[in-house]
Amino acid sequence: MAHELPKLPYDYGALEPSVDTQTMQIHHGKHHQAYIDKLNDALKDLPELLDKPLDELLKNLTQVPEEKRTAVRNNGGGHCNHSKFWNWMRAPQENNAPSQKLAEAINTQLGGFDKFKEDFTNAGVGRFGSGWVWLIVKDKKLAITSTPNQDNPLMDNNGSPILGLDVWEHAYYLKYQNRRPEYISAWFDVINWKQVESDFEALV
Ligand code: MN3
Repeated sequence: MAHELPKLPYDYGALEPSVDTQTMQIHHGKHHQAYIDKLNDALKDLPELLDKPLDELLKNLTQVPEEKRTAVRNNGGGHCNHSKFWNWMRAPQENNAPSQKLAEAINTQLGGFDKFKEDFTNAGVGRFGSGWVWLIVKDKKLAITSTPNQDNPLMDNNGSPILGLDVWEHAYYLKYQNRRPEYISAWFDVINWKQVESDFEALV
């Protein structure tokens, strides 16, 4: 079955002022849709791959015929990353931070929440060009990583992402122009930590 654009779990304006309405409309309705259309096109003659769960497809890209592999990596990655990204956000919260087991793991494994935020931000600012920053669980431990383009850690068997941030310019340029650090700072207010906590607890 062809892949379809998932509905957002909130309105386009719900993430204001951290993420503006027009950016969300274009990002979800145009950019994410385009990844899906191109993924479906790349897999149109490969029904057995089209029916695979997306995470499984991306973990096993060598199963994709070589001439389609780059298109599936880029557009399957784009579909996967954005589908997760929408669920990792919610309306802005004051003092937005994780609790319970995840907060404890960040304290003991990543040097505390402030250090985590600093390192995650630096990874986003330091990602040259387009890509993503990730909080992953690998071997039951937390780590921060970054990937270029629409790659994600699943593709290289490099852990499971429990939080990711899109640092492509299309994610922030209308409101923040060249000010990527300001976008990342504002994005911390809209992280849906309840979702991240449940993803974390399923993996450890
Ligand atoms: Mn994007």
